[in-house]
Amino acid sequence: MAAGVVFLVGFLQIEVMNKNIFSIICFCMILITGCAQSASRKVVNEQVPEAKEDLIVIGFSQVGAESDWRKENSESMRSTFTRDKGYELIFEDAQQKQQNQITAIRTFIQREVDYIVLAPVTEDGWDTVLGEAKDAGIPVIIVDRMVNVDDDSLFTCWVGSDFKLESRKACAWLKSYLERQHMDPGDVNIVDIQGTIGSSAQIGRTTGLRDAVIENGWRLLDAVPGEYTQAKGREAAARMLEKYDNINVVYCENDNEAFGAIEALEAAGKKAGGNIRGGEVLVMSFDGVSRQALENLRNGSISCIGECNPLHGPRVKKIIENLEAGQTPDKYEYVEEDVFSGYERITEVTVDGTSYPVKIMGK
Ligand code: GYE
Repeated sequence: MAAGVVFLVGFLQIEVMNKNIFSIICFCMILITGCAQSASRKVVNEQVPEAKEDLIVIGFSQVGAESDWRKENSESMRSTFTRDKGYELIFEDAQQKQQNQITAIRTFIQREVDYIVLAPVTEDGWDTVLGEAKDAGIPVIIVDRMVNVDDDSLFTCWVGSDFKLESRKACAWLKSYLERQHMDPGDVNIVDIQGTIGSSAQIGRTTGLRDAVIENGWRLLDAVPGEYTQAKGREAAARMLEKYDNINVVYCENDNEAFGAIEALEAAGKKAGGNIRGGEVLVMSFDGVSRQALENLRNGSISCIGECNPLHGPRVKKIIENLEAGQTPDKYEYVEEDVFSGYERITEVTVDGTSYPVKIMGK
């Protein structure tokens, strides 16, 4: 603006010297009009602040980015809650630390978001902060893993997987497979590479395996945390291979741990595969969301994957739409999940009298 005025003043000085009255009048008109416009713009800006879009503001506290499943879950939330669909998503990555999630929730409360969505890293330790959200009148939707609270009015609803059922389906597949290999149950020696200790997925998948071991007479040699990451999965499997020389099943509580376990087997001169009688080590896992996992099923290095569906964005959106319409969503919403395998001869598994299809991943 200042440069423009300097130019105009300079121009007027020249015109005055040339006694060109017409030009002077024209430029005065331009000057007055220009100032008036800028003033009107200024007045408009002062009178009508930029209209704040009427967005639904969601504060989402995500566990972290520890696995392929988590990345898919985050992408599902990000692609669902966009501005053009009427949402503002405040995404906070807790890097697998509960304190970061508690801090994020308190920030959401201060910012007076419309909804808080929490994917809790572990089940315990949420009563106080969820009480603060309740006092602030902000609905809390839990996704993926569960919270263990004394008062379940501290959250509006939960959507996620039945992790113990995932495990029971995968173990039913293992039972069926071992019978086809004519394996004596007493010769089945399993190690469990666990997920983040205290998380619902770990609790459900560990418990499901332990029940299956007892029901089928298998041997559970050990259970060690793999924290759902490939690096920790590799370290844990390597430790188990040094400690035990008779492992023939490695049960990994997610795919990324299985990728690490396969690396550890190869480093120990062993082969991940279904030919247990021929000395191979059967690797099984959970999730089934990455191209790598499906490739491992096809080449047999992972024999079975319990599906775990990460696409919670649309489900949470439906819940919020219901709440916005004054409706009450179901307190607990479980997602449907199957079993994946590359072994064609087992096409279904039965758990508690219910049959579930096995999706065969072709070669
Ligand atoms: O299996 C794993 C992720 O809570 C179901 O967490 C989720 C688990 C999933 O890191 O890959």
